[in-house]
Amino acid sequence: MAAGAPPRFDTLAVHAGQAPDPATGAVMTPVYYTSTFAQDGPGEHRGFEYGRTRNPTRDALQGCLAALEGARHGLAFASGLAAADALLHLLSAGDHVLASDDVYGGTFRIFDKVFRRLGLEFSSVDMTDPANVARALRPTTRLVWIESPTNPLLKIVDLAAVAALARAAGARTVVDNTFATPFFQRPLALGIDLVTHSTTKYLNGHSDVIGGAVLTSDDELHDRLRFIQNAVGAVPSPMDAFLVLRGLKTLHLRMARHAENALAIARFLEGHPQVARVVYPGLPSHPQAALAARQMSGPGGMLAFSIRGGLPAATALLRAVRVFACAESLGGVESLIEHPAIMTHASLPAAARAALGIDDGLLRVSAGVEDVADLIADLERGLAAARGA
Ligand code: P1T
Repeated sequence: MAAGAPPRFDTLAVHAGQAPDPATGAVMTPVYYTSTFAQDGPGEHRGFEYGRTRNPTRDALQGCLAALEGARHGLAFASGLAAADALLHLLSAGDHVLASDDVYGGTFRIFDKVFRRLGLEFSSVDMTDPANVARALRPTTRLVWIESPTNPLLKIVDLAAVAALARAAGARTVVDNTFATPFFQRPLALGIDLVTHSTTKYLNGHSDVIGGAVLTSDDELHDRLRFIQNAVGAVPSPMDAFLVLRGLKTLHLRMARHAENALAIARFLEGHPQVARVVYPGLPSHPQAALAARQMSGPGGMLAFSIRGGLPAATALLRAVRVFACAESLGGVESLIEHPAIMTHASLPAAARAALGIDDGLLRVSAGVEDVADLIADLERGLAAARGA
């Protein structure tokens, strides 16, 4: 890219990490489908030896992701949970992780069922009040794991405040930025050490890849993570790296529309007599609406609502919708709706779900980029079906 003013977000989304192919001029980064690279002599290579260690298509994706998060370094993984696995491998038995109480069910599961067994300690608090974080930090806390907005209840955490508390206690911070994306939120600029993503979601944006990433500007953390990426080996395929890279080119266009549609849907639901509550950081009724407005450049494309009538009503709605798909995941161009208690957050114990407010009437919506009038009409159809349930 040309020298001068640093390129802005939308330009980075299209170009960062990529230059026309030096051999052919191909504008799109080639998909380097090769497991190994010929060396001129033993150890005499051009930076590429073996596909697990490094691949040019993955390099381009990592460069683009790092630029969008304002990070010096990026690493891509085979899934969001593979990225989480790499982060947790930074720690040793006896180390404590303090986590947001409301996290993706699979994130809770890798803490609780995989790394706890290996001697890491985990506890969680409601991070919407930084005082809870201050009280829960231990001398052994090495990592503070934050989701904001959280999945599925869209709680907002004051990232700068929690980063300062953790730093004073000698702990590193990681933000799972999957829901907000760097289009709406840049945790590293707020003092956070590491950002992680399920690139499966908005970054790829087309529901055809499972992927993950970790971004940081800390050279030492990056070196250790790069070692883990190669040593453990959960890397994305060249094709998956290409698909996420292609998806990123329209991230800015998609995110604006996701948020516009989510706001219209949230407003529609908030006025509906069958809806007990709506949670969307862009509604004035959200408890951290002011913090969201300060910390994020937009409230994102995810919302949750509780339908009156509990599980029978929720099930009837999910069966009746036609434009929305009843499916796990989020962040694709198509609208999805799901039941967290049965689907994405089933790995949380029932008591923990109840304490958080993940009740049997709670539905989570990923607003797609379709015509919002069709989306609202579809929800009206679902709510009508739920009336008799
Ligand atoms: O599915 P995977 O790419 O491994 O990413 C895991 C993950 C990590 N972090 C957040 C915030 C996530 O939402 C996810 C995956 N979430 C879903 C599949 C879901 O429907 O919520």
